Amino acid sequence: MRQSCVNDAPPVIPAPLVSALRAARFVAALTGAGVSAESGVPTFRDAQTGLWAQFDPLELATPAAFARNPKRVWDWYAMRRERVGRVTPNPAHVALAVLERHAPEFLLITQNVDGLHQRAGSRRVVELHGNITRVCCSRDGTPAEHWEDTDAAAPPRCATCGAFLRPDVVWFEEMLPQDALAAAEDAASRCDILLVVGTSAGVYPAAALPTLARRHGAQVVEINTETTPLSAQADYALRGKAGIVLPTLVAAVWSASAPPA
Ligand code: BJW
Repeated sequence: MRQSCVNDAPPVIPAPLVSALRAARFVAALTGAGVSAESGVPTFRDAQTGLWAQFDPLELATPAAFARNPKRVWDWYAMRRERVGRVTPNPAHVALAVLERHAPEFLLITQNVDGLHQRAGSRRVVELHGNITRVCCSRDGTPAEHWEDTDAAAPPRCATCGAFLRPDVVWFEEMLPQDALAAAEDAASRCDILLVVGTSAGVYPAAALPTLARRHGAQVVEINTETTPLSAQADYALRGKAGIVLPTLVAAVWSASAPPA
């Protein structure tokens, strides 16, 4: 049975984890939709509140869905883009930005497309699934800076070739951006600690990163309100909201140490 966290009290951070984080040369973090939930961005798979509870992913987040009904897909992403523009980063995003300034080496690998990590001040960010605020040509991926959404029956078109524009995100059955995946795999193979925050850890290839990290000797720390397929193999599973657990973790590790460079 999935175990739910109903308690918003800050967790006690295990002392060996505090020591390991203080000693770590390279900390990496893999984040998912749960990290933005407290900003008001819906997750995908949470029962009731997740997007997939309301919408069928096969009708919206695949190339075939876009080919069948481009306007429906375009409008769904336009609605989500507008919503992302109205929300702000939460304490989980901020804590990860603070962590980046303390760790000797740090990389934030995100599956999120909302850009909230960058808006919170994170600099070393790899986006595995693209970014919903960007739009590109559906034929060759050329970025589009400006577009006019005036046709009620079809998405706007690429100014160069006339193909439909699409959101610059990675749909099911599409390859992830090669450089982003390579950077994420490199970090997973070299980091001392991988924090896995707010992801159901079921979408590949991102879901393989914690296993890769463990295989190369890293400690894996899961932060999630629920248990996931990763929980059993994580070195630490901290149950709770990312916006509570992450600031507590960062304060426990670095509040008594020297200020960041
Ligand atoms: C909190 C919280 C709080 C809540 N605090 N926690 C069989 C085996 C292996 C692979 C496959 C397979 N069949 C198909 C595949 C491949 C497929 C895949 O993995 N499918 C799985 C479903 C099995 N993967 C792909 O297709 C990828 N491409 C690929 O593999 O290319 C090669 C290939 C080519 C051709 C054919 C097959 C393969 C591409 C994956 C792209 C994923 N895209 C999406 C949509 C992005 C655009 C958009 O935004 O619409 O990315 S799907 C969606 O899932 C989104 C997310 O980034 C991704 C992961 O979701 P995430 O972030 O984990 O969110 P949730 O909702 O699942 O979880 C939230 C978690 O937070 C929960 O655990 C909560 O408990 C927790 N939480 N509040 C802390 N406050």
